[in-house]
Amino acid sequence: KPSPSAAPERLPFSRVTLQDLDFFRKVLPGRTITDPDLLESSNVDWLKTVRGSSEVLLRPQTTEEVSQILSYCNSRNLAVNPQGGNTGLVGGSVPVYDEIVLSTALMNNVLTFDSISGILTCQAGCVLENLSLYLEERDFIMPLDLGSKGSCQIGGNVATNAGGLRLLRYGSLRGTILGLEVVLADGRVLDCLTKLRKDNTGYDLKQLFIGSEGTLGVITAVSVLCPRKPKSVNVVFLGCETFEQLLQTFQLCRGMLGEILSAFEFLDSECMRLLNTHLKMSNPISDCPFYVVIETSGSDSTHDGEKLQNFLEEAMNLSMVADGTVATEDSKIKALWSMRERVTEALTHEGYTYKYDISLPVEQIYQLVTDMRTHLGDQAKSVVGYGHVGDGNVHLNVTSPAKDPALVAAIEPFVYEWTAKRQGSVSAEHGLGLKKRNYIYYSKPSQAVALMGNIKAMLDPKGILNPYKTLPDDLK
Ligand code: FAD
Ligand code: 2HG
Ligand code: ZN
Repeated sequence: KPSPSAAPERLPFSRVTLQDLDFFRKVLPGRTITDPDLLESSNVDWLKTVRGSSEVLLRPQTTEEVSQILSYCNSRNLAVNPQGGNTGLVGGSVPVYDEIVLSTALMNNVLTFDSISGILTCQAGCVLENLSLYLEERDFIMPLDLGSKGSCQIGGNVATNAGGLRLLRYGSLRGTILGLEVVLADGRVLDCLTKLRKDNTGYDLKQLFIGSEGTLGVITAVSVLCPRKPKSVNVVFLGCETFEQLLQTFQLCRGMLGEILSAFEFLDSECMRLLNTHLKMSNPISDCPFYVVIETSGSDSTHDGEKLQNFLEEAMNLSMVADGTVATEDSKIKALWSMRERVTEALTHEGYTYKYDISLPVEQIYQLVTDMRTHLGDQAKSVVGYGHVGDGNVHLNVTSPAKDPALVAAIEPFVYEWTAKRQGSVSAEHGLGLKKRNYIYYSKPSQAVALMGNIKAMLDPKGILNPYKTLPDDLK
């Protein structure tokens, strides 16, 4: 029996012909790539676990070009894989077979920025970090921040509804994305690129495309509500003896830091071991079972510093934290953040990594990690937990020296049943892509999944956009 994350059979899409290439070269001169060496990195995902065999990479620069490509592909029944920075972790960003890769990498212009409202409009291929730098020069910031910021693109962020490190403070992209421009499967351009905070004229169609993982349309431009750049930022790195104490610290922190709290993230001692071993990053404090990164962002450094000091004293007095260090200057802030941001990178040096991105009531997030450790015994090389405490989102990662079907059978469906029993989500922020598509029923009722299938059929009747992804095989 094939694994539910294995690719289904190739669907009967057309194959790219020389005439098709002629058309693409006319629309995208010099930007229709067929050299296998140049295609290599677009065919393989970031984790190097999914490999497609596309023979064409298209690099449009404008919405009009995307529209011409999709209109043509739709009429020719050619499958298309929209691709941003290719940092996705669920195999959604690379072709499964010979789907044409449509990259937004050259669609990287800022369109407008309004420094009164903080509303930015830009093309979908702008790299998140470049947008952050652009905004910081203007005293604003992006409402999201991810460890993959150097490569991921805002279009990919919207297509996955990425969460990241600032969601606790600025909320989900479902609130901060104000407008989208999307090219539909048949080439029609849907211009919902509004720049308004409030707009209740009919259904909010942009929400359909946020988190749709390239299956409903190609996002070509976005409008984002950006917060002001905080005048004062502090980061503390703390150690806790138990997860219970970590939760108490979270509660205390919410009460005492209130409006200046901008992140509350954690990693366990196994993550720290991987950072030490594989990335030679040393622990900034003494060894503890759990570590917390707390960030404050405010407008008054004296006021913020006092609040933070009071919080730390109280946490120490109540014995919630065992050790800690504070950073106010940029370089130390970055160094402390990297202890959290680089865990994913450290894991890649372990061999093969099985990733689970689970949402749960916050009190239960670490129980999943301990239960998995007990369940697996010595079958796994390591079982680690880290993630976004403030969002109730744990990243459970299990590693083995190489891909191991017996280990997968021990983890799945255990992890999904465990999550469903507690009404959790089997994909908190990474999406379903290729790898998780068939697990959707653990978190969504079949009526909801069927309705998703109807929406897909209405917007993309031939199913050319990112086939084999997001929706389960039994819908196709
Ligand atoms: P890609 O990987 O290229 O594509 C992702 C999906 O979106 C694919 O299905 C693709 O078809 C679709 N897509 C891309 N662009 C478009 C478009 N313009 N129109 C339509 N569909 C499109 N994710 C989080 O949520 N939170 C994190 O904290 C986080 N941290 C990460 C840290 C690291 C080190 C890494 C490697 C990944 C991390 N991710 C995280 C996952 C990933 O970075 C995000 O999902 C990111 O939003 C993907 O953006 P991308 O441009 O790389 O998209
Ligand atoms: C993070 O929060 C990312 O660091 C990646 O979402 C999580 O690699 C993972 O499992
Ligand atoms: Zn995450």
